[in-house]
Amino acid sequence: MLDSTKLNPADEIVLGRDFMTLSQHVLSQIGTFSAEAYDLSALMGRIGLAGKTIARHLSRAGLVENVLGVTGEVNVQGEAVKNMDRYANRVFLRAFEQSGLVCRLASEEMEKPYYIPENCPIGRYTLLYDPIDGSSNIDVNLAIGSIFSIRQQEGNDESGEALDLLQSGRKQIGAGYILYGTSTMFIYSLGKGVHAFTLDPSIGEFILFQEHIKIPNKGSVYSVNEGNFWQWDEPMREYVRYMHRQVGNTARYSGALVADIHRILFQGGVFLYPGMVGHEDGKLRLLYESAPLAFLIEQAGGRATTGLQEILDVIPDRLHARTPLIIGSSENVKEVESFLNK
Ligand code: AHM
Ligand code: MG
Repeated sequence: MLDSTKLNPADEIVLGRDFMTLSQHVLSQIGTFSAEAYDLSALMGRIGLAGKTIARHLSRAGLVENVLGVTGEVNVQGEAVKNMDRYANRVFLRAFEQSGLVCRLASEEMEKPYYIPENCPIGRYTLLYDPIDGSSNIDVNLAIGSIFSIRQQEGNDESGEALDLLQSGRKQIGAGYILYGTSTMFIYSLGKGVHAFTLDPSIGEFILFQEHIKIPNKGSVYSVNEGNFWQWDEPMREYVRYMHRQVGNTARYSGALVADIHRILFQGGVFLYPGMVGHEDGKLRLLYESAPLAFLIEQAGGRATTGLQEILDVIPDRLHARTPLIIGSSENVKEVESFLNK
């Protein structure tokens, strides 16, 4: 007689994976059933909800109004705001209102942090995020992402200046990104390895794809905007010329940091956004772009540096501070450094 409580081995594997959702995984990572564990699991769940909402909106680009195109405004970075930038920024804010989890959010799109006073008595976390990374890809239906970083709020921030955020990336308690690509993926770390999930749109859940991802020690990919070649210092140009001469190396640059880092996380290589003439700190912002990705890549066994200092050791002097970024497989990063330190 058939035992209906038992599964055959093949079903066991499929169902086992299908049943490991993001929030379950966060709880299992922390390993306790403390209030903090539930808070972090709920927090990650709200970030996942923001990601699902943004993915759904993106999937209707060209069908409904205000997904593509620009708003006509310019943000604090001096960049044209796209409709998707504004929408995604608001989605994150809405996801955390009345959540009781986060007192303060800071993003690429807002000059100052956004406070949710009703959360502040209990919500001791700050979420820093880039709502849409790779904005120039939106209107041409290419991969984009969202990046996030979680920090504990220190003190009561009575001045409203968020000065406690001006500390090194080692203060992050978690970080990750959402990749809106051919599928939507959620990658996170709470300091115990890097884990990847894929959105199953039919059930609306992020399902475990791979745990404890390790970045290869060395890869053949270098990812940099070579259109800026003549804006770099000579050692950086020398490194890229060297890469041109090595057989087997290949260039990949998508215009979205999240997508390029995702490739490097799984396949190895290096991403570079160096300083340029008149922009010595490059383009990428420390607190919600470089530092969270550095946290992830270090957790996966790779490295991230400005060329002079580990990214996680950089202390920003303002919320929207920028840094040069060299990030990826440890051997590749070392190779870049050997040119910069010549
Ligand atoms: P964004 O967050 O405003 O989109 O800017 C960040 C993006 C990165 O995703 C990408 O690596 C870089 O800017 C591309 O810049 P460029 O066009 O100068 O190469
Ligand atoms: Mg960005």
